Formats: sequence, structure tokens, C-alpha cells
Amino acid sequence: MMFLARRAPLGDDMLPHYQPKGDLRTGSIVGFEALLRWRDSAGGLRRPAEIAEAFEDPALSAAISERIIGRTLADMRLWLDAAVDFGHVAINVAASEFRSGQFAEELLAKLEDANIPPERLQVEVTETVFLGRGANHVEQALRLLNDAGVRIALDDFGTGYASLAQLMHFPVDVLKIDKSFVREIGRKGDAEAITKAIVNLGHSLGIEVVAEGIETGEQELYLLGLGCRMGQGHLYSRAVPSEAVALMLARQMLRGPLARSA
Ligand code: G
Ligand code: MN
Repeated sequence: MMFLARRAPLGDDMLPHYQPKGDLRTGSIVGFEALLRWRDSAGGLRRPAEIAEAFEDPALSAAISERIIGRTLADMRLWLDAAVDFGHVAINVAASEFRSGQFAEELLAKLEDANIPPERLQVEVTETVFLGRGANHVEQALRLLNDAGVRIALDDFGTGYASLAQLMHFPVDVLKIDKSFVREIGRKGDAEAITKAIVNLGHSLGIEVVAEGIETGEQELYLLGLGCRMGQGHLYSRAVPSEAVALMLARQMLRGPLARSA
């Protein structure tokens, strides 16, 4: 397993798939999240959790990330050339990547090289980037990206240890409600209370809120009732290969129960 994981970033088999994210009321797609998938030698598709060991090695993790960002920007360039209006693409960035030097500068340079407007990119970070050594550097990096037009999303929100005060110090445009809360909607009052608090917090601070991991119509209805407009999850679509994005957009495949009846 470790051997395969070590080999993986060198091959052509590590690639982003794209999960649509959209407006729960209208069903229209507003963007995509790039998610790492890895095709193993038997042709099976694997998820990051299955190659977790690879991410514990900083050099390897950086190599994988570099490759995924490169592939994602290349896909975005192709879509722009073909006038495929994908909205934006969000990439996931780990704390370790920010701490190692010039991440933000390099990312902006790559966007410029590919002639991609920074507004087309979103960077998702988890609360852990705000903690520990290097937090100052992270703040500078996020601010540089944000000033250039890249939007910043706080991923897995509600599961980390950062304080709410971090929201004042860092440029945060989007809060993503962690799927562990969404999963418990209709089952656990506590999870519903946390979901509601996050939606309200986002609205009071003028920050967009996106619910992740929506799998049922019941969850969708509950979120809509709270005033949560944006979401993503298997109810709409799993992450799909880049070749499937244009067709999905043409068909506007983000269609939950409400959008279908509207
Ligand atoms: O940490 P982050 O929120 O970026 O995790 C995204 C992961 O969640 C991806 O691996 C993706 O495949 C998975 N995912 C996306 N939508 C759903 C969903 O509706 N249900 C579940 N269980 N997982 C999902
Ligand atoms: Mn994410």
C-alpha cells in the first residue's frame, strides 16, 4: 500500500474529480469542488482516505498537491477555452502547504500563467491552519490570495478547535458546514442546533454558508428552512471526471426535490 502510494504522484493516474455545488432553491450549479481521486493498477478509483499514509509525508503530500492543482488549473483553462461556464472551482489546501514558504505567491503565479481570473478559484482550508506555529504566515498567505480575488472557504466547519475569533482575523468568505452535522439532521437535535448556529453565524457575519454531504431530501428541506442556500452532496452528484463537467452543466444536474418541483 505504502509502495503504491509513494509511486502514485509520479504517474498519470492521480487526478481531480469534480463535485458540483449549487443553489438549493433553484438547482443551478454555482461551482465545483476538486476532489483527489487515484486510479490504482487494477483500474479502481480510490479516495484520499485510502492513501492517508501518503499525506503524512510532507514531501509526498506537497508533490500530490502540486499535481492536483496543476491538473485542476489545466481543466479550468480548457473549460474557459470552450466557454463552459463552470462558475468557480474550489481546491483543498492543507496547513502544511501554507507553512512551507511561498504557496500563495506560487498559486497566483500559476493562475497568471494559465490566464485564469483569480475569482474563478476558491481555496478551502480547515480550521487547523489557524493553529500552532506558522499561523501568522497563513494569515499573510490567505490575505494575499484574497486580495487578488481568490475566495477563501473554511472547510469542515464546526469540527475543529479554532475559536470564532479567528473569523475576525482571517479573510473568510465561505463557511462549509461539515457533513457529520448534516448527516444527523432529523436524527440528532444537537447536530441540528449546531447546523442552525453555523447558518445564523454566517448570515450575521455576511459570510456565505455551504452545507456539505447532503444525501437526502429531508436534509435539503431542513437546510432550506434554516435559510441555507448553498449545498453539495450525493443527493445531487458525486464527484465526476472532468470530461463529465460540461454535460452536467448543460443539463443543470444539481436537482434536489424542491428544484425538481419548481
Ligand atoms: O474534507 P472535505 O469536506 O473536503 O471532504 C470531501 C469528501 O466528502 C470527499 O471525499 C467527497 O467524496 C465526500 N463527500 C462529498 N459529498 C458527500 C456526501 O453526500 N456524503 C458523503 N458521505 N461523503 C461525501
Ligand atoms: Mn473540501
